[in-house]
Amino acid sequence: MLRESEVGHSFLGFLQQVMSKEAYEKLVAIKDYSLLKWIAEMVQLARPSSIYVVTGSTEDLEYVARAALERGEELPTKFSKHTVHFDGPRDLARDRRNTRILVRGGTPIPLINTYDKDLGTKEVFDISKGIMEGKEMFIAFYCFGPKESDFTMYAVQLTDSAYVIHSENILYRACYDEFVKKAPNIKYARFFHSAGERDSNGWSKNVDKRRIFIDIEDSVVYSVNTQYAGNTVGLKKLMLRLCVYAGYREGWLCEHMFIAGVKGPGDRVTYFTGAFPAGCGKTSTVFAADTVVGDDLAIIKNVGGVARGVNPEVGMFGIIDGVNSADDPEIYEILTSPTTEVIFSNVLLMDSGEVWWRGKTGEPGPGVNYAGRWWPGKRDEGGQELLPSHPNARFTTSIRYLKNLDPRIDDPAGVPIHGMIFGGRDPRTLPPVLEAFDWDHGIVTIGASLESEKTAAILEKVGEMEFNPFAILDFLSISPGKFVELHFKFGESLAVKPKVFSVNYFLKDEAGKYIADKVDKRVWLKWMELRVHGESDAIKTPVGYIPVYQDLVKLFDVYLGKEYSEDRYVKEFSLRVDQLIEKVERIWKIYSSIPDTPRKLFEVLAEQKKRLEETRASLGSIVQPFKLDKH
Ligand code: SPV
Ligand code: MN
Repeated sequence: MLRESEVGHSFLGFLQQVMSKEAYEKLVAIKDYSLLKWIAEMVQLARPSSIYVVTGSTEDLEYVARAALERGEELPTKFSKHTVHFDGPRDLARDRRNTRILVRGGTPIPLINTYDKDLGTKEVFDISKGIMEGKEMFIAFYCFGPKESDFTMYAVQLTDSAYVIHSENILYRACYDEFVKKAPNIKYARFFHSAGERDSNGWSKNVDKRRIFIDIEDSVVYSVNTQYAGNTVGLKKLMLRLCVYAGYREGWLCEHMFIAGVKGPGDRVTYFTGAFPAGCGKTSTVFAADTVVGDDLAIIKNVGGVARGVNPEVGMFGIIDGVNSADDPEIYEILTSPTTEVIFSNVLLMDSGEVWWRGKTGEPGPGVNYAGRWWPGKRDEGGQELLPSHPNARFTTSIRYLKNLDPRIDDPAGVPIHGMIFGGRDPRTLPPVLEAFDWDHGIVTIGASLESEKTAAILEKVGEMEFNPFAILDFLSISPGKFVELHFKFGESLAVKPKVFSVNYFLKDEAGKYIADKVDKRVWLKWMELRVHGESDAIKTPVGYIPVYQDLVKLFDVYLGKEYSEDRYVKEFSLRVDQLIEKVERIWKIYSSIPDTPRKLFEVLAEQKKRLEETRASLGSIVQPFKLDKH
């Protein structure tokens, strides 16, 4: 920690000159001179015309929300606390190509987009010179986790976007007071963001100069010429990469997982985490559970031999496409209630002041959307009909509106994690639910082997499986091999290891039809809950445990009031041995090209393959569950 006397006063003098008295006093109440020095440097670089320090007071929250509207970053709707933000047609999603992990010498990390730290820093600094001219810079302080918790990380966000701060005020706990109290004994991540020049629509103009550079060593992230929250909201996916790296060094897990509670007999609550690639049922699984702790991220540590987890966030940045009153009543109610605070992004804002997305009742009428003016039947330059609301349109709202919010959301000790669920879109191979034999087996054959079918966009690729270990590949800042090794070590350190499960809602029959119903996931959750407590039998297959038919009949009846036929059971739970062997081979090949993959991964895969081959030799390529022994 630098002392004021060691670094001199020049940066304080500079800050005093460029800030209002009020803002300056708020800032220097944080007695962390290396932080103040960094802020001065970034101010000097970006040259904002004014600076606003966000303490999290009601006055500040209102100022930010108002600024977002006044500056055209958000547009009003017919409800005063519902606003709409547009990212622009070229800035609607995370930018994989320009999101890079800065490492010294640019040393490659398998499957990760790395870049030389010095070159990257210079590049983004060059782009950022004067980037905030004529704009206001916000300086805001947040916790990534509950207050006064050993799980919690801290962050400082600098940005010229009121929308980014408005989002963070909804998604994270304001933590200015903690900084004042703890400084200089506080470690924190630093995020610098600028939307850059914006055009008359409010979209970032220079997206060709979009950069998202993540310096994991110094915990600094630079994000410029973009607005899409996945690229800009520091504490979301940018922090996730820093958190993964910190966890790797310190022996804990930072995951792209929800945390939810499932009730069992006697109203006990059993907590599960869930990792799913985008569009594979992550959110719907959270809502099929009984209580919600978090919907996207989890920090998991070993506390006295037990894995405990917190949700570092307090809001949701969820996909809105398809959200409807029948399937998602809870979210739908929040999104249509006149009193909730919601930022809609990239939906249709109709001239009537109402928002519309696919799934909302009523028809879309003329208005503004992610590509400018929209009217029914509008086509793009290529003659394609333009969707009224974008498939990656989203809502940002507080998790505290949820009726089934878990009462332990703010518990500094987190919740005990009894099970980890992994799910992908897999039409051909995996049964609807499967339990690993043990931690290592689950980590290797389920978590590290997670794949999901490629969809729509690349036509000829439909049906091909995309590798996405732990559903976190886009957000890894270390090699997938090291991430697997971390899970082995973490498991070894635990006295009680969570059970590992796989779910797959997308299995198809020979006719290419989905077999399961949307609501069935509630039954799989209830089965997993019983398994955690050893209260349900299972059938042992070469790839793990599956449910016994009679147990499912009972669970379908109790929880869904539905019959569960033997025919469906056979369809869903027959082992597709050839496909399972192919999966092992695909995964083996991928890890063979990742030099730091632990040997244990190959051993566990080899055992799985051997069991499958023996089964195929004795029982054939498709094995009905009734042919296998009860465990
Ligand atoms: C995801 O894609 O996993 C999201 C949205 O949660 S984003 O913030 O863009 O990553
Ligand atoms: Mn996510």
